[in-house]
Amino acid sequence: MKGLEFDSQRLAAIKELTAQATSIAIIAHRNADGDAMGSLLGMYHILSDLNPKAKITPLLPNGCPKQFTWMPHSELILNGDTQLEACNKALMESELIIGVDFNVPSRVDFLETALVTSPAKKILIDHHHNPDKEHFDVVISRSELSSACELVYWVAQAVWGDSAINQDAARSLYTGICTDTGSFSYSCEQPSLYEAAAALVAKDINAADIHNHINNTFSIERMQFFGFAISERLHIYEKEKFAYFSFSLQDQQEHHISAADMEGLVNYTLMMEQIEVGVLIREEATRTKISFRSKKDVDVNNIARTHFGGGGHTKAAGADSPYSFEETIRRVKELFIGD
Ligand SMILES: [Mn+2]
Repeated sequence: MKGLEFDSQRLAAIKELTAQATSIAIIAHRNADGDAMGSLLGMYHILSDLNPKAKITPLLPNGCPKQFTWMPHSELILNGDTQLEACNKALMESELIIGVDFNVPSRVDFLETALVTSPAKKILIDHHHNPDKEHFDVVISRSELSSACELVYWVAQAVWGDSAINQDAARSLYTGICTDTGSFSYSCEQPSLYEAAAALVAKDINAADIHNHINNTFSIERMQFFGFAISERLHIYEKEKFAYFSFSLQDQQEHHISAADMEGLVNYTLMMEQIEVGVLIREEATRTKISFRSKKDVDVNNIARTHFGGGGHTKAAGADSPYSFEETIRRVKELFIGD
């Protein structure tokens, strides 16, 4: 297996810092997706085996989303919304903090101050563009990779060897690889993705069960909401190869739908042969969220960044729009259909 090349000093630093620390906090971004969950728990399971004496605390700004509670030891994750003091304490008092699947400290929301001001040594392992190098002692950033989980796999393999990746870690990391590639259907050009997946599947992880947890767990209400969304809230511009969903707060209240229930809906735009760019615009109480997807040449990371102050990846990006819900829709339409 080829694997990836890393700077040997950084690998040595990770090995030393993780072996010496008696307390380690691991943190990923707010509104954790499968990749944030997988890289957080994957790292937790690896380090728990390697350094069993250390107190290892996985934490998330707003906790483990309910669709990921099946993941091994997800119940150990501290939730910043309900256990703020414990989260701040873990960040301020741990000897080592490991950040995964985010590029800048603001992605951990209200835990940013503790993350940035903590005297701990800090490691960042991520696959988003433009990582913040200033606040971390060791940064491993590979924006060409599918997922933070794939990167955690390769880093762990390079630092500790494949045997350090136990079955729970393998299940966790495989989860993020699947969710960040749409089960190997986008961000899937790098051979290293399949090498990592093969090595994880070799740990007897029951990959089909993981795919079922990710893809086949809709509630009936959620499925019916998708039906409503596609028939009533999907706007298609065939000539412009563009489609978008938009949901007001009222829509979401009437259908009892949360942000998590809408996960993946934006991908339905690209299922139409004619459509190359899809967007989902969702009004929240104090802001408007936008998700962008692209299946050909349009770089939605660039669009999200320059027009809405967001970012992400070339084919999947997002933003907290600085504009109102109506104004966001107007600007998105202006950008993609020119009126
Ligand atoms: Mn990710």
